[in-house]
Amino acid sequence: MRNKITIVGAGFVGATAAHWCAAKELGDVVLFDIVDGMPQGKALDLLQAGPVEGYDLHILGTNDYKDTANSDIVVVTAGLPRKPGMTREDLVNVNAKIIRGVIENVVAHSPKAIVILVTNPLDTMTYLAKKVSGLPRERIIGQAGILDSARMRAFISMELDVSVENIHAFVLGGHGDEMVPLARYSTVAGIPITELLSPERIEAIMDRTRKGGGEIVSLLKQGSAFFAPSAATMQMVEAILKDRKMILPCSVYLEGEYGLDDICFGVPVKLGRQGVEQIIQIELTDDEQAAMNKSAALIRSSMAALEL
Ligand code: TXD
Repeated sequence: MRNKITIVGAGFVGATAAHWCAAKELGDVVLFDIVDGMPQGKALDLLQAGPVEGYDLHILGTNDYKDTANSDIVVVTAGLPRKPGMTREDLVNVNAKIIRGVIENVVAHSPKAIVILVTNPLDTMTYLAKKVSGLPRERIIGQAGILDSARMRAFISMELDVSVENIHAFVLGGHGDEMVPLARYSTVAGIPITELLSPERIEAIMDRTRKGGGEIVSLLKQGSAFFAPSAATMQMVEAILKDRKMILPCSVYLEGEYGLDDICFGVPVKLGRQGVEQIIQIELTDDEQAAMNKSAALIRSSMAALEL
């Protein structure tokens, strides 16, 4: 049996995710959007790259949820991106309406799917999706931490002129300007960056990481980042479908872990075929825990706008 991956929202992130998905032959792809013809056109175009690139998959574009039935994984990217000067939280009202409708349809057609949220404000939309869907927390997961950690890895690589492959970084907490890059757990070939860089340079890297999405929004002037966000999302899809048991930072519903309850928040988890197979609790210093609490407070302020 081939895996079936539905991507809801065929915009920049959704279409690019479909591209990674095809290139890695992760499974058959259904690209769904409400815009008439657009997902069909993009799907056909992607399908026609197959003979050149050497992938062999079914790729379907649609405006009908029936075509998404019985997906193994559904990636939700539907919703507005931010404009220059906006925070992710500014999107809460408009995107909450979209996510509510999307999730109801997704779950009705693919009750056994693992659902990955990408739409911003990410942690708040993951929380909304968890509540609307009634899915167990193992199967409703938000993507943010892999992207934020990848940005930090890229900045450390640029600073030290070392391959990104040697660099590991952990960014936890909410996907907002109060995200929590953890310098102590960020390493170059196993050596913590705290032993390689001055506190000032580390702070500059962490600051650029926190503002990494905004930096791209200001450069683009319309729309937001999509190559790295879609690549990060596909790493989750691959870890799940191939049952890789990868430890990755993802937004999940917490029930007391890290001292937080009834919130979706970025923490390290183990991803495998069942979805979130374990929530990893790492030791935090008082300062790091305080930063997590501050980040959670920002998410709770946008959660207050949800009518649940
Ligand atoms: O790391 C992360 N989580 C993120 C999140 C990184 C980058 C972007 N992030 C967020 O993803 C961004 O703030 C947005 O909320 C989403 C999607 O961003 P994208 O750049 O792909 O936006 P587009 O290009 O505008 O695409 C959104 C598509 C567009 O084609 C709409 O027609 C469609 O969503 N859309 C819908 N599809 C299905 N169903 C409904 N109701 C719907 N409404 C809009």
